[in-house]
Amino acid sequence: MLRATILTALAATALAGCTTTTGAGATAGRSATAPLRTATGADVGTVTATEMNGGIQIRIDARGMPVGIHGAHVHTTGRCDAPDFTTAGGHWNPTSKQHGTSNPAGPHAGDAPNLTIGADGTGSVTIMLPAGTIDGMLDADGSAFVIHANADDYKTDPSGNSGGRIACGVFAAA
Ligand SMILES: [Cu+2]
Repeated sequence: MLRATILTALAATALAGCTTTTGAGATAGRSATAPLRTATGADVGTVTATEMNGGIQIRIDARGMPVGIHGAHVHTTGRCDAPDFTTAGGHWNPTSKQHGTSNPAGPHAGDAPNLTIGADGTGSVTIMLPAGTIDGMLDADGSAFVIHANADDYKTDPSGNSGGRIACGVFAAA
């Protein structure tokens, strides 16, 4: 399992290298980053979004977070006002779907797999959002990445029963 994860990460890294170095196309390989902050303003990591293969690769590097499994999504507005981060709005959903990859009417473009935080408070994962562009994420009102208190069940609209918002970061062009 660990081996497969590492191989997947290596493959993703190789692809990222290709996309960034070829420079083909006006928007190929564009990326954006979001610094994750808690309600009290603590720096708890970074999220990097990179256009790749018609979708968006999301890399989450989190630290200083509570142990457990946490819902993680791109939200529709680039605002992270503490303490509850509701100003980030709902999930990024330009095609008006319902929430979750296990929902027949889903998923939202911003739906991502859960983030697992280990005993040392850190967690890193690289995943693909199959739809969307960086231009779409960085539209007039921007977008944000949000980490939730609880696991996402991948099906309950609108947010997978993932509970409160414990960290938030506004995406900016990298
Ligand atoms: Cu969310």
